[in-house]
Amino acid sequence: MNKIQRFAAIVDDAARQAQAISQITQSGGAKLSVEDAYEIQRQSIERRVKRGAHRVGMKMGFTSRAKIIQMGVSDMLWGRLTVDMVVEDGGSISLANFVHPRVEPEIVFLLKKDLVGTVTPLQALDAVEAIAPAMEIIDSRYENFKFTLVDVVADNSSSSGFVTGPWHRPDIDFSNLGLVLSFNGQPRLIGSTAAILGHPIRSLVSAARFAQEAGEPLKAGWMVMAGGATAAEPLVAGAHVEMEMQTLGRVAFSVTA
Ligand code: 0L1
Ligand code: MG
Repeated sequence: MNKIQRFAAIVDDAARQAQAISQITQSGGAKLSVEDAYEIQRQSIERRVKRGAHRVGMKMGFTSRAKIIQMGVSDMLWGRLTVDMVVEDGGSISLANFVHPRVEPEIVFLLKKDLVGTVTPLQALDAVEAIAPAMEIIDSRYENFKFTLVDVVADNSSSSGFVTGPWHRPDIDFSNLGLVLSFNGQPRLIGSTAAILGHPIRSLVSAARFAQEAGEPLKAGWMVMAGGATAAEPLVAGAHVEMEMQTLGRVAFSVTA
């Protein structure tokens, strides 16, 4: 097993067992490049796919200033969404299956056409079947939720779960939709989709470019999460988490111990 394979196994095992690990850049991976980190991510997800969880899309990250400030990492990044990460709208998750999960409000695209390469916002929009309010559950496998860009990319960009709300045709202006994320009816995060690169469609444009770099075109039927519109909020047992987005409606899940 070479170094890349070894780190892929480490991050995969950590995610599967909900076990915190040391940053790989501090455990023999100091010289890893960002390209190496994406290869570790690819191989770790390949292990998951071999266990039966197929790909359902891509998540984008660090597409808003609030996230960049919260985590101190300024490069946009991406991760792979697999079917075992889907949380049903109105469903529940158990903290026992995570290390230290957080939630962030997002908007998600459902694709009707394959998309890859350098595309304009209009070409990206033309590939969209529907949009929905969504929440991502992020759960860095690293102790104290601390990482470098290389660490977080290797760890599937902290992605752990996601929940999508009601789907709408994309002929709505979704450039600046207000949103409120609350725990048990108490607002915790307030923001707007405009925080995502000025317009969330730009996140899909970037996703198409990343997909080309990875040699993995975005596929019709896949979902693309646009990235957190606000900082992320730690999840606690007993929370009923709901996000209401202007025009697009509500999405929710509950958290048990
Ligand atoms: O949507 C996002 O911006 C998530 C970035 C993932 C990295 C993290 O904050 O752990
Ligand atoms: Mg996110």
